[in-house]
Amino acid sequence: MLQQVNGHSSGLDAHGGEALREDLQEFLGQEAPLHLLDDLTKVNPVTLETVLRCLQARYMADTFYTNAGCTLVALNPFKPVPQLYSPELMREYHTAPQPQKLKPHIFTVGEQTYRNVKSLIEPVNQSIVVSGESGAGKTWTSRCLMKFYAVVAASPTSSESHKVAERIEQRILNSNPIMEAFGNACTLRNNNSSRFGKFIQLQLNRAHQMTGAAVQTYLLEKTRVACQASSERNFHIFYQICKGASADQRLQWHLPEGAAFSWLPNPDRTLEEDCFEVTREAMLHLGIDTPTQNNIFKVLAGLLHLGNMLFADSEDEAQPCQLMDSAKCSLRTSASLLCLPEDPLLETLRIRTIRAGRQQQVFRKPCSRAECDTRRDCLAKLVYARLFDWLVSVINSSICTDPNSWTSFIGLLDVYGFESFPDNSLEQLCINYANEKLQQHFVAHYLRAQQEEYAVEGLEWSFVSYQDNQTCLDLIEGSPISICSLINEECRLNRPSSAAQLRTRIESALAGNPCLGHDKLSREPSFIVVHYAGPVRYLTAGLVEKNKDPVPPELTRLLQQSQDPLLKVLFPTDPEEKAQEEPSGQSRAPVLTVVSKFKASLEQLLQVLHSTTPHYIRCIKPNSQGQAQTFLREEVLGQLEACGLVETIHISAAGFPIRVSHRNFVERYALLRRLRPRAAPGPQSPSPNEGRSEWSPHTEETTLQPLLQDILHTLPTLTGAAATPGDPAEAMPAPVHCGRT
Ligand code: AOV
Ligand code: MG
Repeated sequence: MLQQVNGHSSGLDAHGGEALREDLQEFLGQEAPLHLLDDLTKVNPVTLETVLRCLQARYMADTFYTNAGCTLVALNPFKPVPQLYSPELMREYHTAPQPQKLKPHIFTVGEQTYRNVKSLIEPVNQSIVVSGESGAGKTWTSRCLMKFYAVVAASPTSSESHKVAERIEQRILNSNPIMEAFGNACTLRNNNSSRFGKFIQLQLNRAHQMTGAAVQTYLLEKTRVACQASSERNFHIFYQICKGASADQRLQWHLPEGAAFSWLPNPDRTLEEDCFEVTREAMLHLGIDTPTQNNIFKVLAGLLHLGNMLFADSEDEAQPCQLMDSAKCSLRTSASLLCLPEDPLLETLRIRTIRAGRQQQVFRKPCSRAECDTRRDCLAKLVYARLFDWLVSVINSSICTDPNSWTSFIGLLDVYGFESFPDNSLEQLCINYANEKLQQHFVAHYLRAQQEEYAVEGLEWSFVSYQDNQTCLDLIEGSPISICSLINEECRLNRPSSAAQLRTRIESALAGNPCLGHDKLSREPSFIVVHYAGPVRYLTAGLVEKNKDPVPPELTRLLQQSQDPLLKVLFPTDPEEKAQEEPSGQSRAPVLTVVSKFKASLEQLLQVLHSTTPHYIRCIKPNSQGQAQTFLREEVLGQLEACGLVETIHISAAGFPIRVSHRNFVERYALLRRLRPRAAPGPQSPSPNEGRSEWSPHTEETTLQPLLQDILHTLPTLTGAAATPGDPAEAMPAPVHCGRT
C-alpha cells in the first residue's frame, strides 16, 4: 500500500523504519482529517472525487495551498490573507533547513527553485510556470513570488551595495503596478485581468543575489483601447487618470469631472486597481519623471477624445463623411492634446489616398462611415501599442543590469489565462493557444517524459494514461493545414471573403480533427475548438481582418507630424520607411500576420522554458463570482480535469521524487566509496565488481543513508522532479533514481 501511495516502500524496508511506518500509516489512516492532508498524493485512493473533497475541506479551513506531487495547487482565497505573505513568513521558508517540511506554500516552490539555482550538482536556470484560468490567481501569485525573491535574494547589508540592491529590487517590484495599469483591465472573468503575457527573468549573480531583471511581453490585447465588450472596461490607466487627476490636470487634459467618453465604459464602477497615485509613484521609481508622465497622460486623454469622434453616414458616396455636430469639439480637443493639425487629422480619418498607375497618381477616396470608424480605432490602437512597448523598454532599461553581472536566472511566467466568453475572437484564440502550448509543455516535460524515461531505464512501471493536447494543437497550429494557416492564407490572398466562407473552409479542411466542432444553433458563423480546458466558440467574422492588423500608412505619416515630444519618440520619421512605401499607397500585404508573430514568440518562450528546470503552480478558481469561502464543486472539477491533476498525482505518487543524472551522482559522491566499510562476512562476500558503485546490505545501512540524507537535504528538487514537500522522504531515504541522462 505504501508503495502505491508514495512509492517509498523500498526505503522503509531497507531501514526497518517500523516506527516511521506506523506514524505514516496513522497519518494516512481513514481518520486523518482531509484538511490536514497537505499532499494530494496521500489521498487514498487518488480519484477526482477524493482530490476534490480534500481541496474543498482545505479551502473551507482557510488552507489555500496543497502539494500535488510535482505541482502546487493554489486555491484563490478571494479575500485578503496578509499573514500568508508577510516578510517574516518569507524568511521562515527561506531559512528552514527543509522548507518542504513547512506547510505547502508558493514560498516552498520559490525557495526550492532558489536552492536549485545554488545547487552544486545540477545548477541550471529555473522557471516557475503559473497557470490556471482567467481570475484564478496567476498574476497575484507571480507578484508574491517576486516579492519573495526581493526579500530572500537581496544583496547583503553592506552600506553602499545594499542601497543599490534595494533600489534594483524595488524597481523590479515597481514594474508591476505600471504594467498592470497599462496592460490589465476589468473583464467578465476578472476585475484585474492581464491582457498581455509576461515572462520576467530574475537575474542572479554568483552570490545568488538579484542584480536585475528583464521583462518580455506577449501580444497585448490592443483592440480593447477602442472596443470593450459590454460590462467590461478599458485598460485601468484610463480610469486612473479620469478619477485621479488634479483639478489643474483636468483642465490641461480636458477631462472635466463626469465627462462621458465612449471608450470609457462603466466609469462609475470603482475598483481597487483605480489607484493613480500608485502608478505615478511606481513610474517615478523607474525613472519616468513627472513631465514625461504628464505627457503620457495627456496623450491618453487625447485618445479618449478621439474615441468621441463619431461620424455620420454620407448621403453622397463621393463626399466624405461628416463629423457629427457633437463630435466637432472632440476633434479640436483630441488634435490639440495629440499636437496634431486639426484638418489633416480629420482628412486622414475620412479619406483614403491611393497611388496607382505608372505616374504614381494620387487618388483620394472618401471612406464610408464604417471605414472612418475603423481608421479612428486603428489610430488609437497604434498609439497605445507603441506606448505600451515603449514603457516595457523603459522598464527594462531601468531594471536590466550589465549582462556580465549575472550568471543564472529564475523565470516567472504569467500569461493570460484560458478564456471563454459568449463571443470569442482572435484575441481569445491567441490566449487559449498560448495556454494549450503551456499545457503541452507540462505534458511533454512531466507526464510523458518521466514515464518514457522509466521505460528506457527498464524500471518496473505501469503506464499512467493522460490527456495529450497534441490533437488540439494540430488543429490550431499544425502543418500543413490548421486554423492559423487557413486564416493566414486568407490574409495572404487578400480576397474578399465572408465570415460564412471562412467557416466553411475551416470545417471542410479540418473536418477530420476531433477537436473541431460546430455550433448548429449559432446564428453567426462560428466554429468550436475543444480545448483541454473546455470547448470555446469562435466567431469567424473579423478574424481575417484582425489577423492582418493593417495600418494605413497615412495614419503613421500623420502621427509622424505630431509636435508632441512623446509621439515624436513613438513615431520617429524614418526616411527609409518612406522610400519603401508601396506604390499603391496601401500598406504592403503583411508578411507577418498577428498569429504568425504570436506563434514565433511562443516558440521562443518555450525554447527558454525547455532550457530551464520548470516548476509548476496550478491556480484554481473556487467559484466564478470571486466570493470568499465559496467552493463550487462543479467549477473546480472542470479545472482539475482540464489540467490532468489526477494523472499528475498518480505519476508523482508512484514515481521517483528525486532524479540525478548518473554522471553528476558519481562525480559528487564517488568519494564516499572510500568510506565504504569492508565487505561484511556472509553470502555477499567480496564484490566481484571492484571499482563500481555497488552496495551490500551492510554498507547500505552505514553509508547509503547519510548519502541519501545528504541528497535530500541539499537537493529538494532535481531535474524537474520535485521532492514532494512534506512527504516522508524527509525522514527516510527516498528511492533515488540515478538515470543515464
Ligand atoms: P489571473 O492573473 O489568474 O487572471 P489574478 O491573479 O488577477 O488572476 O487574480 C484575480 C483576483 O483574485 C485578484 O485580483 C485578487 O482579488 C484575487 N486573488 C488572487 N489570489 C489571491 C490571494 N492569494 N489572496 C487574496 N486574493 C487573491 V487573467 O490575468 O484574467 O488569466 O488574464
Ligand atoms: Mg493575470
